[in-house]
Amino acid sequence: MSSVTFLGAGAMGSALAVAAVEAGYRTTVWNRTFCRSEALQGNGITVTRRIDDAMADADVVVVCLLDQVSVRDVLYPVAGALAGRHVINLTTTTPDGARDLARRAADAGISYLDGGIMATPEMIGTAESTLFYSGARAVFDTHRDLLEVWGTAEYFGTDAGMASLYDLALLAAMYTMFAGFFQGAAMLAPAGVSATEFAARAVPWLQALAPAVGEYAAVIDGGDYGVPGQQSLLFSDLGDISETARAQGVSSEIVDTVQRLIRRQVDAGRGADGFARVFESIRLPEDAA
Ligand code: FVH
Repeated sequence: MSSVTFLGAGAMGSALAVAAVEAGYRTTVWNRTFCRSEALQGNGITVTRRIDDAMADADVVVVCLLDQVSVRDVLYPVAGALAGRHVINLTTTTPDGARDLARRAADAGISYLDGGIMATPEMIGTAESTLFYSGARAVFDTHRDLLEVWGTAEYFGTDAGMASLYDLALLAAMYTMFAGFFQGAAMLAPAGVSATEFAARAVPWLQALAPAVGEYAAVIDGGDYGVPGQQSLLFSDLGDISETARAQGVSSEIVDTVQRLIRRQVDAGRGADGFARVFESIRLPEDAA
């Protein structure tokens, strides 16, 4: 088994390290605040106070820190020691941030793989966990067994920014979906309906509608928003929802945003097209139209 060093013993870094040692990898952890990594010693993990000691024998260095700034703070001073090594960065960064790190890594002679974790720490190592990767193919291929310890490993090509782009696109879908739930819960709250009561209806409703995502995707990729059988944009007017939100004394901002995206297409004479055409309002923002 190869030797893996983790830089970062936060909630996620610790979960990744524990999964690695349980799978039989020789595992070393360094963390800025030593007491946090020290807690991992009982799991059979080697912890070091000095970052150089942590990296000395590593076949691969896994970085899981807070953000782009912390990655720079930690990696730049040790770039020389990382030359010729494999580095996998699982810190959430923007795609451009990942590309910047990949460029700097290449300049320093480091093989760099960027990653996005589609899981919480508790999910690491379970069937529900997926991690996205992009960047150096050789790093992905060499350490594939380790990557599969944490969850399904998907590779999105040599552009180091792609894993992050997929990660953030899925988070965009997640946050707006949850915000939609909060909107409905807020509308019902003044009527004495608890969020829990609403969730009991919202969960099966959203689950039943989830397959529509694939149908919308087919329309978007096909490029023909006039395919018969779709709910039209004119039919998709959200005025009643917005009015009801305000009548309930709650914000209608989320609904109004979607309504604006619909209206842009209707005003452009596309009202008979299907709801999926909202994609075009997002793809081409108003200031770029
Ligand atoms: N936790 C989650 O559910 C999400 C799931 C999806 C992916 N994210 C990303 O994973 C990265 C790490 O997240 P985390 O949960 O481990 O975060 P924390 O528990 O807050 O640990 C942060 C670690 O970063 C270290 N750190 C922060 N700033 C610096 C710095 N300037 N220099 C060196 N280290 C730094 C911190 O060290 P310390 O405060 O203990 O000394 C922790 O080790 C993250 O990108 C998520 O977006 C997790």
